[in-house]
Amino acid sequence: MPELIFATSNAHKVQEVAAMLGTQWQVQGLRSFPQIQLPEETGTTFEANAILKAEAASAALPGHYVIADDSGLEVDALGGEPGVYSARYAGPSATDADNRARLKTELGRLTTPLFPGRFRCCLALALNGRTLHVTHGTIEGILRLVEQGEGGFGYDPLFQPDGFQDTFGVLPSEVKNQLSHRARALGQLKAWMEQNLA
Ligand code: ITT
Repeated sequence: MPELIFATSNAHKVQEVAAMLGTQWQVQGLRSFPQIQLPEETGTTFEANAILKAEAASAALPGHYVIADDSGLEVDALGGEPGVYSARYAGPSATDADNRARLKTELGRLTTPLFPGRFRCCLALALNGRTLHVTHGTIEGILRLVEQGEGGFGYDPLFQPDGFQDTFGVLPSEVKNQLSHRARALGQLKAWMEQNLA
């Protein structure tokens, strides 16, 4: 099975991508490569940050195919926030719970009754420090004011995808992994890899 290194410090992302790729690729997080330090996310777009992470890690791991994901939540009534700053919404060392708490506070100040938004994911594939391909995925939904469920990670307990009555905190991981922003970006990347990598 070919090996794919996922340059992320987020174990939930590794778990999701490994489940989505099944037995086609052996997905490894950075746990086996403690020498790899991910760069600071200085980009202002998901694509810029995904490329930064993939190129830096793949330059340090010659000969390995490396992917990186930059993702986040956009809320229309908040002007697209938290966006690329989703992981740091409540501060530089914020936990997922801190970020959800800030989001609930910001939403609570709004006068609009509904909070449409979306998750976005950009995936970059790199080899020897150079980007080979980039894909994007989006899932539309609404934000809730009250957390529901404990599944998933990040903003999942507040995000209800369109067409469902429950948040990603309640929906089974199999459902999230079929329709999420990450699933959509990965589906395209997988198709590209099947066509272009031996
Ligand atoms: P790496 O940079 O090391 O990959 P990270 O968690 O910091 O890990 P990002 O910089 O891409 O990743 O930030 C993404 C944030 O957006 C993440 O911390 C969550 O708060 C949120 N997010 C992204 N995808 C999500 C998902 O599927 N479900 C819930 N929240 C998500």
